[in-house]
Amino acid sequence: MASDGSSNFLDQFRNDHTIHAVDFMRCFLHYDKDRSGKLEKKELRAFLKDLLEAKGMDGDLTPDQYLDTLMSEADIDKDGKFELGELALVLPIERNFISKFPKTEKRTKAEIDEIFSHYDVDGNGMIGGNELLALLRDMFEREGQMVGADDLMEYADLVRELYDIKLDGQLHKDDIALLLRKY
Ligand SMILES: [Ca+2]
Ligand SMILES: [Ca+2]
Ligand SMILES: [Ca+2]
Repeated sequence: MASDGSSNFLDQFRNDHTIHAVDFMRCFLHYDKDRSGKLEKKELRAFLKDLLEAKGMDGDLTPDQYLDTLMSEADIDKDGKFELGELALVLPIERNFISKFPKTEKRTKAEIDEIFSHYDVDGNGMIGGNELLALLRDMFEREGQMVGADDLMEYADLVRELYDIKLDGQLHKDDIALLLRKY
């Protein structure tokens, strides 16, 4: 995998019909260079350049015209920046994985196993970093709440304080079972 900065970040998803929720978080944070929780103009330009290259598009419009089109389609609150929910309109993010499970007071072990393994993309038996952000994002989205990346990060810190019993910054399956218990 090239990591010299000159490669196209989006190339890794070129053949994906849908982007995994964890990869989607990784995408957002890749372009949110200043960690403001939003993609501002300069960051959007870098995203757009990669997007057009990855799609094999070029030529017809100037980069600024593409940017205008992108904004008119997806900048819902018209603030000239992209929030997480707005980027989700542009990239083919997978269907919310959690939404396929009914709401319940008590999740079965099988359900927790299935949810856990979906978000534990690196398979290390723990959910941390972007995996946790993606899980939380999907939990909020299922409740109809579009949470920004900055709020998600704060919330992830809170969840770690409450549920990270082993205090290693990662949530183990027991922790996730607690988190999902009343959800
Ligand atoms: Ca930013
Ligand atoms: Ca916006
Ligand atoms: Ca993991």
